[in-house]
Amino acid sequence: SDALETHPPGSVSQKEHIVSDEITREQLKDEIIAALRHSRGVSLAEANNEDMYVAVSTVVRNLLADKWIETREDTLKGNTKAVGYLSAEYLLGTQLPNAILNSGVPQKVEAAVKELGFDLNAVEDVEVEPGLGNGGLGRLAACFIDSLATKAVPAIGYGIRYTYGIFRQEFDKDGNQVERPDYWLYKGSPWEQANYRREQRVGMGGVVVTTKDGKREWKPAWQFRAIPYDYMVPGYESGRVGTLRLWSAKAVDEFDLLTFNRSQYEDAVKGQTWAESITKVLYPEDSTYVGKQLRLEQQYFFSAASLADAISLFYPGEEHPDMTTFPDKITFQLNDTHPVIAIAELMRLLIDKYGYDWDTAFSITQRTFNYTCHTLLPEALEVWDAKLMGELLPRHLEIIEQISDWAAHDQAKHGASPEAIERMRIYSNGRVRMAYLATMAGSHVNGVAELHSQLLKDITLKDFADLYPSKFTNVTNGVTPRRFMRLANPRLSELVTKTLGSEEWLNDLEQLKGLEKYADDPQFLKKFAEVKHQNKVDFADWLKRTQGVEIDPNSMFDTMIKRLHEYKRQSMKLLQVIALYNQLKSGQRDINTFQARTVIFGAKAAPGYAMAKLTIRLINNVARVVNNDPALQGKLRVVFIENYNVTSAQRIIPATDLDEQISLAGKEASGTSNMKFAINGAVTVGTLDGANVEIRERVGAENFFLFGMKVEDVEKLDGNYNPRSYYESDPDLKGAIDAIASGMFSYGDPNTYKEFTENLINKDPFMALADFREYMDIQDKIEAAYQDKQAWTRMGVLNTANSGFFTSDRSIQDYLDRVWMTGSLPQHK
Ligand code: B1N
Repeated sequence: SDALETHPPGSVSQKEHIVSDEITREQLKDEIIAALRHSRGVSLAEANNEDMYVAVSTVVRNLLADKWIETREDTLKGNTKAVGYLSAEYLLGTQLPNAILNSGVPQKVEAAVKELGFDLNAVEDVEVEPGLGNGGLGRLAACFIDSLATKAVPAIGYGIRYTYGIFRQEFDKDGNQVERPDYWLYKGSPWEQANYRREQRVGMGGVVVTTKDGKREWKPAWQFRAIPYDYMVPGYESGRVGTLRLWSAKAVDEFDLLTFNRSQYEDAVKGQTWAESITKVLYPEDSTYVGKQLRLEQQYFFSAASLADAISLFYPGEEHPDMTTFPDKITFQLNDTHPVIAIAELMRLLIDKYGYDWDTAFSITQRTFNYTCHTLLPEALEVWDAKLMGELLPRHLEIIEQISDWAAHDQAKHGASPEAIERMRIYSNGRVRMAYLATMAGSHVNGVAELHSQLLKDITLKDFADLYPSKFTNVTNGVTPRRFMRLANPRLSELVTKTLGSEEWLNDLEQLKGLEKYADDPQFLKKFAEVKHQNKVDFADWLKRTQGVEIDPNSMFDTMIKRLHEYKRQSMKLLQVIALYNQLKSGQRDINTFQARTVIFGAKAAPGYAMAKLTIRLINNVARVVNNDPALQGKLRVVFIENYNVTSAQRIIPATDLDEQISLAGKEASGTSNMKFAINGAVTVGTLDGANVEIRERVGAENFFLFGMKVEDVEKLDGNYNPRSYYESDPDLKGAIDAIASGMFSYGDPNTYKEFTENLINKDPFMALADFREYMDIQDKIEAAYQDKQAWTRMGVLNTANSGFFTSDRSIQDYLDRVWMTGSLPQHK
């Protein structure tokens, strides 16, 4: 492979070039010491873990720099169509361990740090993860850019550099969630680079005028500077380093600050802070739509800056670029509807700025964009108030109106009925439907799991699918095995590598299939079980250290980690725990034969989502009561991980025996933690929802605990669902709900959880009560199955062996083949 040259860190350098493949441990140590001195101003003797974190990060970045530049140059040559991934969220997780892994010389870096007298794990612990996303959607974007780089696809991820990421969650003394601001940049980040050369301007507000030659022209009332912050996205063994470009808002200051007098000065400074508020904070709602003006401002801000960036990258210095070639240079993937306003922005540029006629502009636009839908929940679909949009983006609203008319016309041409055309209206009754806009003005629409894509065609976007069937496709989600296996679970990774004889599985995950033949090999099962046990011990240590909670690594670790949402049904899991508790207390279940269990929850609730927050409070208080009841002899424990995030997910997943994926069928678009658990050899208890369906198909029905209603059952029950009848007829269920209502978990106060219990008994919008009995019964089967440790381990092995499909490398290949119609750069190792 090609020798890679990097320049030594710091302003002054001792040597000409360092060749990364040939760099020695000694040279690495010198580089780290130089970085300590140059970028931290400390000697090795003075350095603490934080200094070391910055120094090692700097050196690793430098090792990757040449590949980064070369990848960019090759991307801009334009021989291979590039991918622009547009996402309002990237939930990246920590950068240093991944960058070391992909530096090409991970062992040397580890050894160098060690020989300098530092513990690399402690150094890595210093990093604050950039929480620039809410949950699955943001983490998916992070997995996708990892896979794009690993597959050497020329790509740029575009997003927003929020000053405050997803809030830090704390629990108060009553068990309530308290949101603390996540000022993740308080110590700066060695991973980002402000790139002022590629700054853009973004306008908002104002009016549209007709010019003398009859053209429409937008005169924005105000402007922002969009400053890109660039992140390296190192590929695994591809010799490629992609780019994540996150935009930050700043005020345009040249006018305001030149003419100030004393009072104007204050106004000017206010304007500055006001401008920066656009990218100040991530909206903490997951799968719910908030029609706030600031959110639309964020969406337009990053969409417009990204489009302008792409045009200037591929047509540098050209005042009249031939934009008919734009879709051959780059294809934009819209990660949900958040960046869909980019469609109107490209139309505006093509018509108003570059002078194309409407038809040509629309054809270019349609060929440029594709749309991924991530939900089925009607409350998550973005529908903007036209008045709000018109005030902020008057020209865009005009263009959307035109697209809406064009769409109605086109639908009629395709034989749609007037009623169907009315239902499909992009713009009507003062509302703009972003999913419909994306569907009509892009080439492809995809769902994120087979079932979800089918339901999109059958329900959510049915009218469109009937008219334009070839637009619709599926790309089942995936996760990166580098972060979620190699980094999160080094023990299992080592066992897999030794067993398969190479590390190739890490970028060809279907090779895990090779483990299947060891599923009945007692030696292998023993090693696999030992890995799991050690991971559980590690996790227990970490929990003790960070939260002061003690758990027993010999108990079954039963985990539910995901955003707190009623459709995901944390409440049903909690009812099961309380029912168990009641049975153990009453003697109905024998404590002596009971399989010890540790039930692990991790979840953030949207700050304005009252029921979700009440559920968090209840989980914490059930934990308090159960964990402190001596009658249970510590055999049932409930722990709630504070501030669940990517970093803690990487610790919890490898330590889990049983993974809970228990959403109401038809509500979870895909789920992605289900994939991470399966790859790491946990067994799933789940409904036939989202990607659970495909996981079960692949790992085998006998290695998956299925329960609950199917989508058809839910449809049948809908409309005449009576949760109270389940409550009244099932003593376990009644006992659990009554226990909550009695004040058992609220120091005797019967009112604390009234809304929770009343909601379940009277409304239960996600039918937890209807699935409760089957859920209890499957949990008994799970308990029995866990008694045979070898059989349980075998199930875990078969989960790992058959989960290769769920790598995000495969998802990206599907996008390349079915949506983007492009390929890779040559790999440069
Ligand atoms: O996207 C994930 C899926 O695996 C999950 O099933 C799905 O729930 C999740 C608005 C969302 N859908 N919609 C969102 C997030 C933030 C927001 O402001 C919607 N997240 C999902 C990846 O496909």
